[in-house]
Amino acid sequence: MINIDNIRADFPILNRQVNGKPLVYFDNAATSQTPQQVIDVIVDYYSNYNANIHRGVHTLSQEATDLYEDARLKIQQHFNAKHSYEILLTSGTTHGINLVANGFTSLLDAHDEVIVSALEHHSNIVPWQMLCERTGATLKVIPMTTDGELIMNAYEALLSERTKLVFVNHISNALGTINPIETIIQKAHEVGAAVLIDGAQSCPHIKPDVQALDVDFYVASAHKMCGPTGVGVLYGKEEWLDKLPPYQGGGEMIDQVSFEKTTYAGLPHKFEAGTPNICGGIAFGAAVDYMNAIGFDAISRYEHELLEYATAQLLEIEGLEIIGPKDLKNKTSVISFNLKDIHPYDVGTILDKMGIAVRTGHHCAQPIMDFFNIPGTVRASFAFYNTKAEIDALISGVKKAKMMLS
Ligand code: 7TS
Repeated sequence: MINIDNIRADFPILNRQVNGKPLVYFDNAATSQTPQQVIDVIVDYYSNYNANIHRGVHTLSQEATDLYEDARLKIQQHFNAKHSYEILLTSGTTHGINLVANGFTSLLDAHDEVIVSALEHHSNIVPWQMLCERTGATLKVIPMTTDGELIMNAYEALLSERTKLVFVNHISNALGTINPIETIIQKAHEVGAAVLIDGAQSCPHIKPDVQALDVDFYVASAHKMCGPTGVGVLYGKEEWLDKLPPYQGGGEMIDQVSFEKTTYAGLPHKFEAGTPNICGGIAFGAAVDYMNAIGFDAISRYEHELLEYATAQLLEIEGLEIIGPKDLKNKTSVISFNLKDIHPYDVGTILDKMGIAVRTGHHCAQPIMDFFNIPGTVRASFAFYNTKAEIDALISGVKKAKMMLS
């Protein structure tokens, strides 16, 4: 059970006023807010432990290294990875995807095909297009229905012995669709293709089990799950991480360096060149602890209640259309909507005047907007620290925007 008063007390920013009104933060799919427990870890790190890691004999460096590696273990446990060295700490989802896309350059050729879905964020499209340009491989796209759900028959028809990689997000950032990744992974493996799942939008709501999924790569960003910006995770199966070459060269990722030849460090350091976001990694571990203490079952159950409550009320507003799955079982707490003949940006601007933060536009998913032939949507995305009273404020804000703009 969510104790909403206790939870809200953990988030100092929720006491803010915006434009003279209490902040209603419904842009959680862009970035989540940070609880005091995580802020305290950041302050404690810079107050007491700040040093470079993996290299110093001195006490501070050893303590900082222990904290950083302890965070990796927490993240390993959270994702249920078999080995801690399969957990690479990155700067975020985008970094993780680019690392894998770059690594596959020498493993693909013009005969090969890679598959993405019609529901992807640009960061799960562009790096694969760049990979295809480098290798001559062909990019195929799993189409979707007008409800924003992937057409699985079409996916199966795309798969062949040419398919080398499949990239799909677990949950769409633009529409909230939960994709059937278990089936997607299983079918890809039947033709010998590797699968990368973009978990940027699922990890705030769901605890993924990478071993049960049997997924090859899974990426996420800390800043969408109560952690800081500039840090994230790439889980990779050991056999794949061994096959891929390093992404960046530099300090930390080497075994021996001479001008004739350099040999690389083992996992995970082979992929972690340079000084990482040490404090960010430690705070990511604290964020994972914080969310697990609340519990992902309780989080997703509560968020689903918010989704049902908001959907029912929004649909009562005449001329309002929700884009995405009609069946709320296939959806997380993201609502993308439009008011007939009104530009989403105008709605967002009026909501901001009322202290309500939503995102408007294409949400870095232009192909989705093109598919629906719309310039963008208004997106309200809820987290476990939001309330029904805040949704009431959104509903009256949308009604007011409609009145002012029609
Ligand atoms: N993949 C998905 C599904 C995302 O939603 C995002 C960010 C990314 C990748 C990129 O994550 P980053 O942490 O590397 O930037 N999505 C959003 C959004 O929906 N609004 O702002 C950022």
